[in-house]
Amino acid sequence: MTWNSLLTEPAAPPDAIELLDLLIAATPAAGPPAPTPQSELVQGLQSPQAGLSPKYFYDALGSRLFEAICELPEYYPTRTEAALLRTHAPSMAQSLPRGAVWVDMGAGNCAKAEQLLQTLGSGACAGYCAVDISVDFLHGALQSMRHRLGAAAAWPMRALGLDFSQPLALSTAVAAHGLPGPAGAPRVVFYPGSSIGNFSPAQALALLQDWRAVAAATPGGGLLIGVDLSKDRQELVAAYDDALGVTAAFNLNVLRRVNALLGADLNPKDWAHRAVFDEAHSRIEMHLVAQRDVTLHSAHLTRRWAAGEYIHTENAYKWSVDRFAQLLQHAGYAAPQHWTDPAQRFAVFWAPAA
Ligand code: AVI
Repeated sequence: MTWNSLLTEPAAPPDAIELLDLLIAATPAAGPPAPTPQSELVQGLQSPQAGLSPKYFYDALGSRLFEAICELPEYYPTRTEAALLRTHAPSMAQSLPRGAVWVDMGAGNCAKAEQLLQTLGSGACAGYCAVDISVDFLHGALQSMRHRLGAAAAWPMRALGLDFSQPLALSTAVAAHGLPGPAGAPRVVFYPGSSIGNFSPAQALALLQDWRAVAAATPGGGLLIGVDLSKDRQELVAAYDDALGVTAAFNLNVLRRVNALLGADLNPKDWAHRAVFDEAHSRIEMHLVAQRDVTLHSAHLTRRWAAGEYIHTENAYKWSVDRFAQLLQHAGYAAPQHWTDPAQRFAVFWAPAA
């Protein structure tokens, strides 16, 4: 097994928070080495249709802009999912295992897990592992969660900094380092927020399979996941092109990230945000459209865009309940259960791992 970057803190007392920083990704020994951010960006920007992975949105400013997006009236997913998790918690509690180790994928500020675990009550959780690309941010989030929950969160916690978009990243990291909490406890992989939509169906399938391997390693586990559903085109486009221009700023901010990582010279003023719904793929696409002829200069690459050409920065796939249930079963899960809002905007699925 090889690791691109590994930094583990010394053994911690049982109620302390462990910090595990696998900054790029855990790479299985048999696979090719994970690409560096620079090589990944260069490859995307050099393609005939330039594109970037949406994971580059989330530097400190990008994460704050995303938090602001979640407050926007047009951006329905966050509040719809929160209401679903509140309203249906009693029904979820009947399906979810007690005494489980929770693996919170893309945990961010850990607020969603904190709220749900509080609603599910003591006994729901026996260990908590927050996974995100930035371990520094996670560590602070876990300290605050521990502080707020006090005695109600007596279980061990761990922050795992992992680029889980890389192949087999979670199962590889868990095989090497285990999870906090009792060894034989059921495992609940929690992926709220509909970020699964930011992966293509093939990528989503690979992620779901990797997480199933983790959840199926002990009896009783599974995946609890939030999924945004297909809906009216106008409502979808407004959610990704809001009147205040917060999503535009979020999209344009990725150019600063490109400049920082590649030593490039892109000027956000030369680009405009665009969100379109591609019906054939059932996905929102976000683009940055060149407003004039632009040339990117960097030691890593030179690339020219004519006015009107664009960089494809994000896909957000919108699923139907049936199609997502099929995807879960294709990934090896048992028949899932789901909860949805009256307008069928969003769904939360519980998929047992076996
Ligand atoms: C993180 N992810 C689920 C968001 C979405 O809706 O696809 C990212 C986002 N992009 C623009 N607005 C929000």
